[in-house]
Amino acid sequence: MGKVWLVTGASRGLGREIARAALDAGETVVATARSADAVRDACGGEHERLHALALDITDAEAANSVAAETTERFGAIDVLVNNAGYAELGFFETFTDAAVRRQFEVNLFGTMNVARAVAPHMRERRSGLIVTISSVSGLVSNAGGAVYSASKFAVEGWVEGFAQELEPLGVRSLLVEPGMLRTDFMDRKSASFGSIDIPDYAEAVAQYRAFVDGANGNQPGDPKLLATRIVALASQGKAPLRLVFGDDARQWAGAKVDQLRQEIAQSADRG
Ligand code: NJP
Repeated sequence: MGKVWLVTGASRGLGREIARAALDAGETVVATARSADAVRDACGGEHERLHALALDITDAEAANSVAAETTERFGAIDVLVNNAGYAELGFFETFTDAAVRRQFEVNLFGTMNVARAVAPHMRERRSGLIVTISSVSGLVSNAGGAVYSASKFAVEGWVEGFAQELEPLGVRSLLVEPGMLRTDFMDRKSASFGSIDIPDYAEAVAQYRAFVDGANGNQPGDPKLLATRIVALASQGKAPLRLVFGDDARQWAGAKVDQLRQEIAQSADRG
């Protein structure tokens, strides 16, 4: 039997492609999203190595149940893919407090729920890999992405430390920072937009929305290609901590590192 994968957000986009790529590689896949039927359809229907379960990652109890059911049935979870997430897009002050909290509830606390449910099983076996889909927006923030980036920066800080805690216990971590991928991510099906009108930002917000609408469906990154890269990396004995995926992501991340180096060097002169 191949490895056992647990994938969140597998009804669409990157999660669906990861589930499919793992199935194609001969793995057993427990694929989840808020509707089990949607996951099953997305992953190609009934398959002897596919197990579709409902999991809203904001529900910690449900995460515990899925982890327990998976280990009972298959004896282990070898690879967890924390993929489920979405974006609140727009300028910070156009968001209600509730919208900002919802962003963190899913992208940070929801992801933590699933990791908290799965990590004990991996620690017990001194084996496992936790893949977390962060974003280049977890390394770089721009106007219009402040709220989404805040949630992904938080994911980065959490995983960077947690990975060091798990590593001596035989559990590896992989942080994935994609650039723009052709998924539902920028579509109204997934993304939410700030709801408060602020005249000072009106023109900039309109330009930002036009950018998002233009980019939706035309993103350069292929989620199928990233999925095959992740499956290939998971099969290696020693995966790197980070995978920055796409020319756009590598350019933005590289520019950020250059800027940081410059600001650190200049800070020395400033005291
Ligand atoms: O987006 P999309 P992606 N509980 O919208 C699920 C990151 N990323 O594949 O709504 C459980 O096609 C949702 O399931 P459901 C991004 O931040 C993307 O691009 O229940 N599941 C669906 O399966 C995210 O972390 C880009 O049917 C929940 C999936 O998430 C990851 O990639 C760039 C849920 C979203 O599918 C996958 O997003 C980047 C919940 N509460 C990072 N809420 C990009 N696409 O450009 C949502 O750097 N889902």
